[in-house]
Amino acid sequence: MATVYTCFCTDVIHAGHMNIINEAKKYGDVIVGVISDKAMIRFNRFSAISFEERKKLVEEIPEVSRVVVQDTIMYDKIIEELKPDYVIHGDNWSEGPMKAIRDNVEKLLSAYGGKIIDVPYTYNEEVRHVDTIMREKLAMPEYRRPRLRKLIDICDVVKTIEVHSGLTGLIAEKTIVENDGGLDQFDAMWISSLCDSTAKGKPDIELVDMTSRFRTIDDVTEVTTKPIIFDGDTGGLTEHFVYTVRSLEKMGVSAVIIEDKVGLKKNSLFGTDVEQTQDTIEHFCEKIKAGKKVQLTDDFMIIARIESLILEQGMDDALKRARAYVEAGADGIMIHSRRKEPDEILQFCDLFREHDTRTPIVVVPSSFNTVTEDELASHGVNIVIYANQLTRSAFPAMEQTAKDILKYHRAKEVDSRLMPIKQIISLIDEL
Ligand code: SPV
Ligand code: MG
Repeated sequence: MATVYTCFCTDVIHAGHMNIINEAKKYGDVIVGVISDKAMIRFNRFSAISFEERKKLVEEIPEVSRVVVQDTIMYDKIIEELKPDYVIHGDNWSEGPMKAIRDNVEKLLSAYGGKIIDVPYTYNEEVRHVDTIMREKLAMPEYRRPRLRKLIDICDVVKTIEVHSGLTGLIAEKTIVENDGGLDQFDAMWISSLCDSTAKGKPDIELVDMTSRFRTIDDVTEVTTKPIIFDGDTGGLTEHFVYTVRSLEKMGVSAVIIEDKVGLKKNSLFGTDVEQTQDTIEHFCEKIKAGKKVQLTDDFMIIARIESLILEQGMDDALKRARAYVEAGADGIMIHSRRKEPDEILQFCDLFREHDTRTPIVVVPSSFNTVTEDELASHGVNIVIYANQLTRSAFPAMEQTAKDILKYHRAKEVDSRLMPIKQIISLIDEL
């Protein structure tokens, strides 16, 4: 009997899946691969149910002879193992980022005479509805909030990109690339104080108030599903911070990062060029404890950001603070540096990991941008935040367009650099 393989990455079995199964059955025994969480988040969205639940859904389909686990996006391993006569898939993988997967399967099958069966993709009312429900569910606070902790567990590094509006949120949500023989996308979003302030034309000195920062979160959560890490600056007065924690938690934010500075906060990348005051360990620990005490869910994370290297207080001070903050209840630490080389960050991570293998470490490689995600992960880093690159790429592009329109007294000369209107419209989901 011939074997027919297909791979599912879904939380719901709908008419489209059943169409594939029924079609597959005509060719032979049907084997279905259920994609692992780790592979699923690289090219699709996060699952709203567990891997075991997804596997059970498929096991309950009578037409399926065997269920296996597919733990990579590309099919190399699974095809090597099963050597199926056919691989069947909806024809939606013939274009867009998924085409890379189809090309990979075609190459693997052609090595031994296997064949692809493309089934017309079912996108009827029911499928559209199921798809919408799955996406909307992930956007709900109670589904969005806990996913950062899950990502820390399953990812080598949680790749996080800055967002400050609905539009940048859509870029974080939808950008998928084919890379290194796989597909890739960002895992989470960072609501940066620098970029949120810059988008409003204001300095990054805690001038943009919390109500306005929350408005930005709202704009982002309206159109995205990925987890959010909020830049909470200093957290403000402890008496105010406790309210911020509750509000963020309610909005479905997964984590707040607060930095150990007091007084008029300036952006860390100024370093010692401007006057900045570091908080005392005791006072900052009290703030962390107060925040942890008021949060209502176990999901929410308070991450303590250490400014010792920025303020040139030395490695020992940074390590001492990290241990104290973890002791006070911090769910993670962020270590920052404005050096061009990553050496002091890597040294900190190595020394911290000698005594603490568990607490997540967050880094923001804006200045030390030569270091790769893999290298950071090998030193124990869990979350990498690309904190300002979207803003810094948009600003010069917009400025140049404005200059050229002034120069040529018309817009024709800039047009070839612009995204077609049709394309920008298609970015936005319609109900
Ligand atoms: C931000 O993005 O606002 C940050 C990171 O706090 S940094 O600008 O590097 O201080
Ligand atoms: Mg900031």
